[in-house]
Amino acid sequence: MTLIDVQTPGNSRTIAQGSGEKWTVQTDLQPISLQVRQAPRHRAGGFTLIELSVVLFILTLLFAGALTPLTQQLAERQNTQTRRNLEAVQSALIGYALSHRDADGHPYLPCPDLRQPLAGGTANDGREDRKPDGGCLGPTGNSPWISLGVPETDAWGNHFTYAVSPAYAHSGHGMSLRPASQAELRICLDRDCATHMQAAAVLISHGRNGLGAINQIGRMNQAATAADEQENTDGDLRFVYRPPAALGRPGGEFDDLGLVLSAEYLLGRLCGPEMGC
Ligand SMILES: [Ca+2]
Ligand SMILES: [Ca+2]
Ligand SMILES: [Ca+2]
Repeated sequence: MTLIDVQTPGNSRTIAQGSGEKWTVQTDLQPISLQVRQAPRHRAGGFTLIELSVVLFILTLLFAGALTPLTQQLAERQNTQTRRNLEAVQSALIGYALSHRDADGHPYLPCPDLRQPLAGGTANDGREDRKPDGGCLGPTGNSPWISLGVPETDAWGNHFTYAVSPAYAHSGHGMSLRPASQAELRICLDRDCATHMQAAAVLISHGRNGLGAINQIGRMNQAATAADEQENTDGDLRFVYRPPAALGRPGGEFDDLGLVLSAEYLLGRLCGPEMGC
């Protein structure tokens, strides 16, 4: 605000005030002299913009430093919880096989819970889907969490994918070292699968990104984009199990967690020599 003072003998008073192009002028006075002066500026709010910028910058650094360890701790807790859940499902698979045997006394594993609707089964209801002849409606699907009585999801709220070799889940002919079925469940180091191992069953958590998983309301999440993660969601009997990798690495981002059950492990746990598996 700019003020204009007028000086008269023995008196001084302001006759005009304003700023920019807007002014108010009292015209009934006869000015002797005019003086233009600036009204004193007051410090607003106690801080200048520069001071506020410095404070915000320091707070940003402090928050970033505090949040990074918290984020890492949360990720570690979620990974640990998911691995515990995977182990609980594995124990339940063993328990299921101990209590389910074919006519010759050979144990067999549960079938997956379908991820997609198929005649003869119900998708995403937590119950295994088996054909009348004893075979599985599909060799891959969700972990049948209700049939097994285990945690439904991983720490990110997505269902585990479960795949089982048809030779190890048929209720008409249980497990054998020399299965009749030639279908192989393969665990590979990458999508090319130049190196692989055979497995009786595999459990997969689709990790923090959850891509390609069935979520808790029975819907499929956004599809996986990286080649190796796609291999774990395409519904066949080939899976990738490898260390995690960030975006831009060969094979793309990979955060899936897995647990593999080999035939030797299962037969060692479930079939004594007297059972003739
Ligand atoms: Ca089902
Ligand atoms: Ca994933
Ligand atoms: Ca696959």
